[in-house]
Amino acid sequence: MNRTLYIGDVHGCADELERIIDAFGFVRGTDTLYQTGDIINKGPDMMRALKMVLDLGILTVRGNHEEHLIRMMNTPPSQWTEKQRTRFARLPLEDWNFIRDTVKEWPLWRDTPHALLVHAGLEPGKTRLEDMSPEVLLSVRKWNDEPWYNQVKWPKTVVFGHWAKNGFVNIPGFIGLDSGCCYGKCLTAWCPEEDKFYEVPAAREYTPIKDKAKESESAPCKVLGDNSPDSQPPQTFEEIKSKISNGDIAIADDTAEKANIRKSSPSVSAEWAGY
Ligand SMILES: [Mn+2]
Repeated sequence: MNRTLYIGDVHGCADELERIIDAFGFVRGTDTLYQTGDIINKGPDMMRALKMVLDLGILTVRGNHEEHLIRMMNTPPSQWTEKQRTRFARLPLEDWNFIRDTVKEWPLWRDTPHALLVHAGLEPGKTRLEDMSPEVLLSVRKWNDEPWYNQVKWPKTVVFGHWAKNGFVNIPGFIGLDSGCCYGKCLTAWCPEEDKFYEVPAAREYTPIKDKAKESESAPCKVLGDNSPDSQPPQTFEEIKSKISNGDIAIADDTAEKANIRKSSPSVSAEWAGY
């Protein structure tokens, strides 16, 4: 029987990726592997994880980490944040060029036989994927303070990742597979033909769960569009989101559509503003 496996966010956890594919009993040429995006960053070996994607023909989608890499490499290094510099220093330039050239081919979504596959989620209030904001598809978690999937109806099951803190989700019509492997939790996958979930524990905690407030220290708080009167960097992620939602911080190329996203999902704007 031909089988299908949808695998959650990998973030460089190549060992766990290999183990979950072994546990599934992948048969090359017969079975199909999909993955929710965010293959890169955070974990121990993103190059090996990426090479497995290519070698096994895993059909993946673009995650926010892949998108941010593409955008960053189109920006002069002088404009990079400290966090971006630290990340970039982990691999030689030729590896980054290879990663960028690979991930820029990945689509924002895949309409697959059993499910719609997307990295983060869908934009509430829209019926066509083409009309949804890429930022939302790549980064949404909450929309008007509610999980996005409580506000979307879709004709087939939506498989998504990106929300490690929320963890594994299995409710009618929605399957969330980011169970925080790089944070020492586990990698999760779904086989629709068997109606079964596979799970492998992370060998260890590869990345500490970060406090967004600490991350914000190196964020570009004084970029064009920062309208806060004192220009003091926000101290907590909640504060960042609240400043964005009430307009104290607006992204430089703001549009009516982006203002709507900012209002409905400050966390999307926070991520895209570099926080
Ligand atoms: Mn993500």
